[in-house]
Amino acid sequence: MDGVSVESLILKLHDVNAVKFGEYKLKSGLMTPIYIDLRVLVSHPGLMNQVSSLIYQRVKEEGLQFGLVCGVPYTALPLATIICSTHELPMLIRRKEAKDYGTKKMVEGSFCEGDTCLIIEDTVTSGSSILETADVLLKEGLKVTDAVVLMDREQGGTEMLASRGIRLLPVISMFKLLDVLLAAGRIDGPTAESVRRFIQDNNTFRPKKENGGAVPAPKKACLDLNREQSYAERAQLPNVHPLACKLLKIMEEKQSNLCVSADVTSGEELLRLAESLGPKICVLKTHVDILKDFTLDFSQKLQAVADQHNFLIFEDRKFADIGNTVKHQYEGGVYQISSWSHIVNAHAVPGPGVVRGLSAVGKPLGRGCLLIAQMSSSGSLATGGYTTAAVQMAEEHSDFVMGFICCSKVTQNPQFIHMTPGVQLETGGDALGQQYATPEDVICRRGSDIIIVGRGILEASDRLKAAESYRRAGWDAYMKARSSQ
Ligand code: S5P
Repeated sequence: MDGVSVESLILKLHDVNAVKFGEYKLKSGLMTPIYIDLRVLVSHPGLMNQVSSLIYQRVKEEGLQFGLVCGVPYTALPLATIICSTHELPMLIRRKEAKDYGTKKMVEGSFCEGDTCLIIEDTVTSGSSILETADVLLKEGLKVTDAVVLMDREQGGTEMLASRGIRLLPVISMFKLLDVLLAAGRIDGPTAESVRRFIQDNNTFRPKKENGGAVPAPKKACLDLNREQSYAERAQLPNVHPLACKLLKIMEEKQSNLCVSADVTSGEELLRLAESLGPKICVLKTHVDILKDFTLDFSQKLQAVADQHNFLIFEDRKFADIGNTVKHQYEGGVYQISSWSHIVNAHAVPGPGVVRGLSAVGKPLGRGCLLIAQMSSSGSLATGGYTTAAVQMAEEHSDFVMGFICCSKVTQNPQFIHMTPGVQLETGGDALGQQYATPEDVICRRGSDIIIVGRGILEASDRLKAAESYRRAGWDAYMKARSSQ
């Protein structure tokens, strides 16, 4: 089965009528010019093996970490079975209905709470079927971070699932499918064009252009979550945290949703960086514990630069202890973080005490806190139910929590600011698990507010020029999201 290409698979799927063109009614009642019916696969065992092999190849390429596999019933069940049997992976079966006798279990198979389960699906439109299965697994205490799908119709599933902490990895995208069928003469230009238009018109984000396929400008270029309000309008909301209000005004005024992550090791270099990039950024993020020469004098100088160039300082301390300990860590010690950093962040893992401890120190000083709802690193455990709990914790402490560190929008509440790390102009990652998305992905497709960029700027030969490129890319993405409303 080695060597099966996506292109040859697409042609075979067309051969067996798994891809049909005409007028078909979708589950939603919408009429579609293309219908994908992968239920026919069970009648073609050779094809089943090829599909399973390509799905597994995708899993390997991404280096996904998981202990269990679950296919979304019913079409993906045999695919998951073949993959699990071939590669000796333990599988789970999600029941559609609980049995009315015996154990009444919704998930069959052995697992332990906290195990990570990979979801396999045949086709995704909105992502709701994957979410249904994920919710059942989450209820059982399992973790779900990734789902691999054979065919993504590119109609918003990726974004919807991302907003719930699940990454969708497709083997075939709709635009690739059209390009291959067109190139092979299986469909004509007008048919391909009408399907493209349908996908774009029934899509809230911009489809990927693959194989140079001509994709006309979409009506809605971006994910339309919370873009009804501009940054400036959100600053006026009655319940917005005073520091979030200040930040939103800075963003609008400086036309910048760029936070630079100043991960350098000398205070002098950091100050030089702050002075030079200051006009381009809304926030400067520090890790003071990597400075070899931190002094309180340095922190005063940094505050002066922040005032001069009108940006906020965010010490990325990621507090994660009981309330009483974080109080001391925030206020005291060598760094006295609360005395100079406008914003800090905290993990939700200790429970609300961590926020209450930080708030006791920071709130009287007018400081704000970001809760870490998701992380950009591969295999992060901050997903699903954990993310939901972090959002709830923020809602309950909105007098001090002003937003989130996250990969995508985690709440529709416009008073919260979403800040996303793991950003570079090209997607990719580093050798230690960091994963990069582009500014357009983050702001437009994932609905975040601020891009956090470290090495994308720090490792450039001209840091100022790089910062301007990121500022522009972030702002353009925001403008595009606004104009698609
Ligand atoms: O999930 C996260 C959270 C944070 S705050 N992933 C991250 O990368 N960060 C921080 O963002 C990280 O500590 C680093 O300071 C910055 C990303 O740096 P880059 O060089 O990879 O852009």
